[in-house]
Amino acid sequence: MGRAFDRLEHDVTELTPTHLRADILRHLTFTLGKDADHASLYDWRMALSFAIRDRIVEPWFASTRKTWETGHKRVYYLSMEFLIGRLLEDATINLGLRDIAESAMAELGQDFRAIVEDEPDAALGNGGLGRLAACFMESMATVGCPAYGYGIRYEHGLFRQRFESGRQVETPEDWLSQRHPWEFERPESAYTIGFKGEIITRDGREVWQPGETVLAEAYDTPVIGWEGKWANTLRLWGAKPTTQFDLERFNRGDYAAAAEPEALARTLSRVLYPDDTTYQGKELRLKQEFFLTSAALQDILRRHLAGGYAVADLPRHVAIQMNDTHPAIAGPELMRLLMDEHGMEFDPAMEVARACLGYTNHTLLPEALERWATYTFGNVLPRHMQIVERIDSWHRRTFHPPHYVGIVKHHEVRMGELAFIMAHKVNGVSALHSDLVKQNLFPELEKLHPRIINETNGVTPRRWLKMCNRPLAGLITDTIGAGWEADLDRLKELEPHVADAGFLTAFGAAKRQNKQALAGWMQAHCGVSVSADALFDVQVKRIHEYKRQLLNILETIARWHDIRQNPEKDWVPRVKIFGGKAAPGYVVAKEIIHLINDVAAVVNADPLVGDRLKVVYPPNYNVSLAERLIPAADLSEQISTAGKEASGTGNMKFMMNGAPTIGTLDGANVEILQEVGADNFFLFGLTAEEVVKRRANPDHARDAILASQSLQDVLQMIAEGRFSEGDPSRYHQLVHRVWHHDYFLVAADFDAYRAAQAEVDAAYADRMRWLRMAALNTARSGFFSSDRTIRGYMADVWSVEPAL
Ligand code: GL9
Repeated sequence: MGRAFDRLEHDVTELTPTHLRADILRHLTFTLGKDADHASLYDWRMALSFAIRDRIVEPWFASTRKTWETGHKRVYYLSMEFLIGRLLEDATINLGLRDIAESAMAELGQDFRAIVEDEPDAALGNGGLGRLAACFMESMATVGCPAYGYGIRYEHGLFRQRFESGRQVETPEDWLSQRHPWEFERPESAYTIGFKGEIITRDGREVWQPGETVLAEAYDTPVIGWEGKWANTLRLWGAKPTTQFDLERFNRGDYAAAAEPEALARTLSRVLYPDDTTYQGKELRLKQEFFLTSAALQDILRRHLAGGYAVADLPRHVAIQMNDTHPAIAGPELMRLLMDEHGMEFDPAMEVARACLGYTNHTLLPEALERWATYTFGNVLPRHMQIVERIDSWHRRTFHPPHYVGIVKHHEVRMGELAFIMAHKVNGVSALHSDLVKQNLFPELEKLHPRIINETNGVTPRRWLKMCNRPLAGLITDTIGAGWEADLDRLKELEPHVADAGFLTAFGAAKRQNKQALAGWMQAHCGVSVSADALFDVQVKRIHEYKRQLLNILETIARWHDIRQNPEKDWVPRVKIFGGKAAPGYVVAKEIIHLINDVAAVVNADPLVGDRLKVVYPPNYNVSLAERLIPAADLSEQISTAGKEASGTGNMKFMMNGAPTIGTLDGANVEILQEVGADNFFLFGLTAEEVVKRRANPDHARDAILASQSLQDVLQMIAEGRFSEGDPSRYHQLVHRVWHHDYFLVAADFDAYRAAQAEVDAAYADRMRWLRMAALNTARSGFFSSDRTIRGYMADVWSVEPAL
């Protein structure tokens, strides 16, 4: 038997460069309408992407069909962000076609690398939370977990960053200005999304009559897992007007009004909010959140009913994960659909909804916890406001929480409490973070209904090792054989080789190759020349006070000062590399960016210092730049104030790529330290508990500064204008804040950080010792595969078996 797509017509194992070349030329001719002589890099990229995409479609159909036919439970991952980056090389790797694609392009006279790098990043996310969602999509496809990711197809992803005289300048990102070859538009899959309006009573039931409506239209991108065995769908919603362009008004000359419905719709999926771990209570953001959530839930219910199942059976077939509180309106929206559209009563509807829903908390920062003014919430979503109040009073009546615990408080709807109450499981993203969620965020709710568990984050080793670090991936395969890519615990098999000088030398050679490549790139793109023998010390992540890039740049100044005082000493040469964007409205973070660039200008031009210290800050840090920087890093900076970084995932990528961490006991650093051992980790700083205690002393910063001559000197130099010539007051506020409002304890941890950096220098000076540490970091990183994380969610939250 077998339909065309059960039997893989395009068996990837048999594909040769010649076959693929024919496919590429066919697409170039018939899809793009170009002949090879006149094809641009863009045309070649499109032709290759379509040829590769063809190979994904069949396993994609086969996976969907299998799930459908067996009635297998599906996971629905609701997220406002998917930070996917480029897709072409990733797809070729998972299909086992990377080298074939490279040869095919070479036969056509094209450079595969140049083609890969021509692809714009899909930057539909801000940072860790969005990148995690992308790693999860890839891992769900790899382990055969039937799943849909649901998100928004933003026309403009995260802004592009430039520096003008050292200051961050934002420009719009426009990835869709070119054709996006990976998606399939589904005009037939569209849902009406309502806003505002009023509640009327019809046949004794409350019915919502929205005042505004838009259409959510689906765009599907297949996500292929390792070895092409399974594929899932990332379904992104684009907004369209529900009412046609008003020709009558247009003909009357009322041009603006004629285009009104279109303008309203297009703003909804126009732009990603650039705030990382902060939120502003803007109406448009609430509308975006509801737009995604309502479209997703309508789609889920439609698919469920089309399978012939009863509404009450939903939890057997459907697991819905809320990625932070951004889609937490899923609770009330699912209740509305079950009650108002499917006639269920409140109590059974609550049982169904809670059995389906899970909630992941990604941060404890109070400024990140969404709360909507009841005025805004009730205005945009009047029916949901009623339902939220009903849930809240049901909760009070049933469980008698303390009076200060509840969803609606002080004229605000608290989305964290709402998500907690509507979910059967709540999870944090590292062991430490999950404990703090229990103790500090939801202690009362957790006591009433225990449901908090931990699922430590992970990253996909296909993208973050196999793809981005070919020299090291090759060495690993040569050493322990193939197959580690989907069984990362196998990296442990590297451990015995760490005693072998030949292996360590090869490990060092792989790292050096990456550093050389990065040095060339930085020379070309940043105009800074660095030696590949120097220690590459990298801090890349969003710029935020709690992540303490300030601590790093202050230590850099201290180091510069020391080198100048003592130029004949045997310094270990260092390159300090920074990368990251600040939210456009985050003034303090932008000041830190400016300072880093000002320090870089002074240090890099100092002939006394030369190669012993360089500071490089390439602009526009994104997924693709991470793929370039992380494999070349010697040292991973994870120096957040303890208790503030929920997990971190960059820390895991550095570890995998053989860069030891200098870090605090925060987030997943705790588990990295546990896996790799104290000898292979540069630990420093106050613990989360000590941080809280220290802050109770109002003079903590002053005391620390007075106790540290080095820190005094550094602050003095900044205040004198040594890094802001002609503008000595530029950093007066910043220095004042360190003295008097040092909430993130930069001063208190400064000396400990410097001491840890001195240990780093000593360790790096002993080449074989350093290589052993680096190799052990890779060998012991298996736990941080997102495959492990996904298996945890499948077992503990979703109750889903793999379908493979
Ligand atoms: C974050 C945390 O700050 C990180 O520590 C964590 O690793 C990721 C993923 O769980 O989630 N929470 C959060 O709001 N962001 C995170 O990175 N920020 C964004 O990316 C928006």
